[in-house]
Amino acid sequence: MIDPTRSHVLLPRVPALAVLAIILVAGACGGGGYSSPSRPSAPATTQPAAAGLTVTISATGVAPRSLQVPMGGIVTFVNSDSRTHQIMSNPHPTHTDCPSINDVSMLAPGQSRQTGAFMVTKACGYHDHMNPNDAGLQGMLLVGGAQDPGTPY
Ligand SMILES: [Cu+2]
Repeated sequence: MIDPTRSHVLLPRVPALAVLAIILVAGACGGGGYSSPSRPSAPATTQPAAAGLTVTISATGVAPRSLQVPMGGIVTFVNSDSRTHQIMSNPHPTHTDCPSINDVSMLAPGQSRQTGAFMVTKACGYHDHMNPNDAGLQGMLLVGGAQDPGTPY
């Protein structure tokens, strides 16, 4: 008499626990699935691209004229010319569009200096403040996938 009653009590409990276990497992899998796809892309795009961002100034002007910069990127300006240049953000003479560019400022021949980190998606034009009308000394930094507006810079 004792054995049959115990088996009747135990049988309903086992399926109830199994259902709970399935709900918990399903909930854990669903939560993990939503968060994982966005993570791998961020480090892959910023780190390799930021390594070699350089604009070189020579007697013929700045090169490259247009450069893509990832969000948070920093650009190094190198003066390979025989005269001093002053790299500043557009517009001349207020230099207010992209203040990170104004960190470069005066570059004697042979000198190089970095911009600040670019944190806003924007087409950042710059010029040589000592030669503001020289189109060869004007360029564009395209931050965070911003579109190149084309000339005039
Ligand atoms: Cu200027």
